[in-house]
Amino acid sequence: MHETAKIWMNGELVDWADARIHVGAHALHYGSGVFEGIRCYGTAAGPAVFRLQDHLERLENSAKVLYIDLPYSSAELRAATHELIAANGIASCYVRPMAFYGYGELAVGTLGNPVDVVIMSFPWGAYLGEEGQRSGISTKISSWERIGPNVIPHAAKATGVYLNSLLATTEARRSGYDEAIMLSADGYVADGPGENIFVVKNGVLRTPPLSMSILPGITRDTIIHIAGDLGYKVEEALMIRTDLYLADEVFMVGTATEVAPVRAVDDREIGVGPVTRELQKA
Ligand code: PPE
Repeated sequence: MHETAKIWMNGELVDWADARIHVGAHALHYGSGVFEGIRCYGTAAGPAVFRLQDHLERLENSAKVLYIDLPYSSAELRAATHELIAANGIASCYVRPMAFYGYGELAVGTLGNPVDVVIMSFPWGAYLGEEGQRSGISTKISSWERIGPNVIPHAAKATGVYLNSLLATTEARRSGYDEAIMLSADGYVADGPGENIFVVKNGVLRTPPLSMSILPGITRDTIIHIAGDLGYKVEEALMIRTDLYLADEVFMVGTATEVAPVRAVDDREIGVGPVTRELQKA
């Protein structure tokens, strides 16, 4: 992890090394946190945070699902994000806000626990590697199914959800693949452990509907809009694994990933196609 100077913690900028929590913190024991991943880009007009308001709205929604009362308004968190990025002086960075149940009572029930809020900003390169970004990644359908809407609702970007992702990514990497693709309990294509997914077939883009209990990705939404502007038809559609094997193109999207071509699924070569390249560039 690339350390920067400051972390915003419960209303104050503290030194990176001093942003500590107690080992008794609720979130450490029970995964009771919600978070965001946001990118800031250096532009001629200065640092520009991509769709910050949308990310903060999603954080509020995540908190609502987990009964977390956010002690800061989204306007306050927006100002805090700007203050932090300026203090760290690195325009091209990843921003990670997180709200979690802190140190109080050690029991699954959350009553009596304070809510801590932190924001980090630090440089983060290509999530699936520079080479993956260029030449495409190899993927494997995970043997782990994606958590369903009545297990942990993925409308909440909750830390605990990522144990499901961790199992899938780790299994895929240990088997020699770059990333996993996750299916729902019914066998429909859901998403990647940290990415949404798109399939291109005969010039039409398809992506699983939000009712697949996938994260409502902000990059996914951006791609739907950009692809539409470029003249492509985009559909939300239920897909099964052979839709991936027989696709013209497959790509994964997310804040950390941006747009990553999927060159193979379960050892079926798909290659990297022109629509993915065009969207990556746009
Ligand atoms: N699905 C999942 C499961 C997911 O984690 C992400 C983001 C997305 C879709 C894409 O959402 P959006 O960023 O709004 O376009 N994953 C974050 C990285 C997770 C990690 O820490 O690893 C991210 O891209 O920031």
